[in-house]
Amino acid sequence: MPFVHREHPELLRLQALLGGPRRCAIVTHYNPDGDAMGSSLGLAHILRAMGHTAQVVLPNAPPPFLRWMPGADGCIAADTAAERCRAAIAEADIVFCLDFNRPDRVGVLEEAVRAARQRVLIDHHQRPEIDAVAAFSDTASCATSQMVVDLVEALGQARLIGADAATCLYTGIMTDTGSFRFSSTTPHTLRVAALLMERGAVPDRIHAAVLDDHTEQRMRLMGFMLAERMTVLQDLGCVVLVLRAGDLQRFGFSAGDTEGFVNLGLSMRGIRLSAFFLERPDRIKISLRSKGTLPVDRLLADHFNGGGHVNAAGGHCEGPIDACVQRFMDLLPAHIQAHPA
Ligand SMILES: [Mn+2]
Repeated sequence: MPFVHREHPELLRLQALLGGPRRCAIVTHYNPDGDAMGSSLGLAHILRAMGHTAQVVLPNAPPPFLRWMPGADGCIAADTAAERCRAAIAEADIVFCLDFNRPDRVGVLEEAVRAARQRVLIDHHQRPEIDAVAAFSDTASCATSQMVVDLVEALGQARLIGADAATCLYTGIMTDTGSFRFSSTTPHTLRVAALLMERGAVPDRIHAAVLDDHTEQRMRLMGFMLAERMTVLQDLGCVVLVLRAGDLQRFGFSAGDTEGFVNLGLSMRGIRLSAFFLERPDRIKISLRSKGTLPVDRLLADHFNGGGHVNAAGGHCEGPIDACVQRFMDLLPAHIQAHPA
């Protein structure tokens, strides 16, 4: 089911906000993923078709496998053009906050977003903390991109979804659902995907552009990690993957090379939880993925400065990495026993 209906009070407020031509800025989270880019670019195309102006503003540049997306070259990013980004947010009548739940998720743009004239939130993460004139939060939606489609339909503007918007929104749904396989995928998700296909999204091209774009370094780093840096805790149904700074150096790591590595653990028989530890210069990054009713967001929120969704969450801690991994391993048995399969 769509998360929003035509008489939803927040929708009526958004409708009023968009009553005349508006200057819109669309901001999404740091390290934008497929859904951040897809929902932001998709909404930008649709707002322009409605007669508004729309500028997508990113805290930092997207990874190479998302740069082909229609409209991506028109984004501005704070890692290279911070002042332009702040100006675009300050000048906007409406700042759309897409695919993030807390102001600190936009990095150096936090103050600008807090000072914006008015914010509209569209997001599917737990516990939103964005102060907005119209807030659309639905943790049951598989992707913010799907929420954008629902909103545009509820606004009666679905005819304005063209091929570029459809391509971006399909990409967002496809990436956030792991190619339509996570439990967040519903019949409605597939109906929305079908609609986007009818509007010009070409699945085989999108899947290839996103998924078949790995560098040789990434392939070799992946092989090394699976062979040498994977601990299997068969009794607990857990896999722990650890890449240290020296490993990254050896394989000529560049940002984004380990994207999706955490999911590899879950593809093994009998595994319900996969943990990935990545040693970066400033911190140890932790990613967790799980299956079924085993939650991972609270574990990271309580112990590792993080959070996210029930089956997918991220966090971080101070080094050294071995102490960090050990602390996690110590917490694991009780957590698994508290949530039997
Ligand atoms: Mn998302």
